[in-house]
Amino acid sequence: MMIKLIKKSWLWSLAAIVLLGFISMGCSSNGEFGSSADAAEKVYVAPGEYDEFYGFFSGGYNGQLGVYGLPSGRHIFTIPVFSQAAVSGWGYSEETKPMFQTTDGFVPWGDAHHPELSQTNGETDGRWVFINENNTPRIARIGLDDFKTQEIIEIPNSAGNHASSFVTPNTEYVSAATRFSVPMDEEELQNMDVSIDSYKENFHGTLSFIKVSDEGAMSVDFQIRMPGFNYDLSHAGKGPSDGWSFFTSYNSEQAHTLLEINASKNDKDYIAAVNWRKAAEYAAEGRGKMIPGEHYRNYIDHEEGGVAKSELIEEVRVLDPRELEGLVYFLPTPKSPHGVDVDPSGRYIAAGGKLSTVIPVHSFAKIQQAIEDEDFEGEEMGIPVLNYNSILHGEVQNPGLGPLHTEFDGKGNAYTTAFISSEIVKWDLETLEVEDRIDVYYSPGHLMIPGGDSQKPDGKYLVALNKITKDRYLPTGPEMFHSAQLIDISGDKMELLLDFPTEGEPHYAQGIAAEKVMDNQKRFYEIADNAHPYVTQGEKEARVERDGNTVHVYMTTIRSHYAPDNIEGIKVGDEVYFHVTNLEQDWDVPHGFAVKGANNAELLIMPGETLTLKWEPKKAGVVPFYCTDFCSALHQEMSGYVRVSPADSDVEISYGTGQ
Ligand code: K7E
Ligand code: CUA
Repeated sequence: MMIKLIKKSWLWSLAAIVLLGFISMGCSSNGEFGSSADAAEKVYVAPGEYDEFYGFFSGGYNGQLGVYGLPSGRHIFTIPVFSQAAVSGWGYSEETKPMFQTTDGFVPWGDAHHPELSQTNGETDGRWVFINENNTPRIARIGLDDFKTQEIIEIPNSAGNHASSFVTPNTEYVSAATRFSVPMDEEELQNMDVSIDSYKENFHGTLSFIKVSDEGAMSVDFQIRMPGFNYDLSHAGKGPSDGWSFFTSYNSEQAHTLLEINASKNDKDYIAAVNWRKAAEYAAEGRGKMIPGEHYRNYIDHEEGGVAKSELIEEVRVLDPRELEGLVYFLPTPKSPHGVDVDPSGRYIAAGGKLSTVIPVHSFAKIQQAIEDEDFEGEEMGIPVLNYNSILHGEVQNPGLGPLHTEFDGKGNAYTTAFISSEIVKWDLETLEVEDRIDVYYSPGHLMIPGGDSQKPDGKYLVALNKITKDRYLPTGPEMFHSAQLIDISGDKMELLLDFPTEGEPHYAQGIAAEKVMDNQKRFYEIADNAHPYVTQGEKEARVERDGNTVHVYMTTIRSHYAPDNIEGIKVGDEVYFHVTNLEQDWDVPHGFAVKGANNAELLIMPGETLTLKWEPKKAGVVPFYCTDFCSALHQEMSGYVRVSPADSDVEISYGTGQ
């Protein structure tokens, strides 16, 4: 890295000299190096003004989804998804705990990689954003009307749900695939307890297609059983290739130990081209086989006051390409490919062969021709392997070292990240000539152009999502936020505009024009529509009810008091549920609720919403509770007391406000 740093700073001094030259010659600095003032002007969003785009950045190992404004790079929100978030009680409140239910029990953390906006006719539509979880295979759907996670579905027969969550052009399906092949849970495998040595015999991959209803409800429609490779990334076809999806694979060697060496032997691995429309027909006809595949689907039930429900689904339909013709074809692709990206016209499929010296670009028309001609060079588990030379549109030469991911500007150009050489390389989709390259700091993984994987990119900005931050910001000890860089791609030459930090590891991101989302925003929930089983519709209904050792507190909040705010008769050993309804009907007036001694997070209750905090008092005494969100000039007064008596006391339940 030291060498890299020296090289970069040397380059920058060179740039500075050239720039000085321009200035001393009285030239304008519109050229290659630009000027800080130009760049600053392009990203400046004046106080009180809005950004042009929303950016949704995966939080990686923080399990959440970050929302950023572009071009300013301002971090404007974090949507809690796969990890408990104490800031709002997500995963701590009784209403949201079921969202974390899995077949491994309650899992309070996740590794989120790829956000993907819903699409209509191949264009982002601003309804939802999906995001996958890698470790405990799941996909979440987030509503873009209230920026809250609405649903999380687990993917069975899967380990490492990485090639996910990419949508088809009308959001018919969201894709998923197992990154690590696993023994599948069929009865003959005795619950998957087999020797790791039996990898080649017993381990399989699965590609999963998650159906999305018009309302957004997700269900695993079918899985396709695949050879025991590692499946890495995916993208759906579009235009002429609509009806197909493409999945990269590596480890076609089927190694199960020291993959670094053993899975890097073959010159080529494969992209699996899946005819999902045909597969969906097979599934609808009841073809394939139902096998055990327990998985949970968790969703916020808006009919029942926003309380999350969990349902267990026990079986899953699996299609076998050995039995069903025309499901899958393998496209040989150099070498251990990572990303697979389909251009906006749907004609070209580019792979990021991380160990390859070229970017291979397949032609969908040629793939179709080769299938028709049965131009196969072999097969893997009954899946025909097409001839590399027959399907190739061409190879991009000299694309930088370690190409990973590609996005498109809708003007005939592709942009690929080169991880090892730390650059973005721009190339022409027809000629495959490299047109431009720009250094980024450092080691980009994904990149994002708003709409850049759809049929209608907004080819104005590109964001490089860099893995290594090093010297870009004030140091914060050994751990630093990752670094994104905004690049202007509106001209022939790319121009670096801005660095901004991103929280967690933002593998992938999506961007969308602000007006597609902002006009649709919920500002509060209608209190009259609140169908929560423990709602308190007005202060007069506020009350405390004891049922054995369980105590239900029906509590309301409005600026700036709780009702009730004095409660007596709680005893050590009780299970107390504070069901707090926020009666406000105004934008951005949540109230908080925190009680001393709770082994839990706070609640942050949106206007019109009811949330429940469970509290098991362990000591006798009087404890305060208070509002955590500075909601009015009298916010500090927004508080109350609970008296906790010993377990054997005979203090009766009593409560009130202002008595
Ligand atoms: Cu390349 Cu998970 Cu899409 Cu990270 S992945 S970079
Ligand atoms: Cu309510 Cu502060």
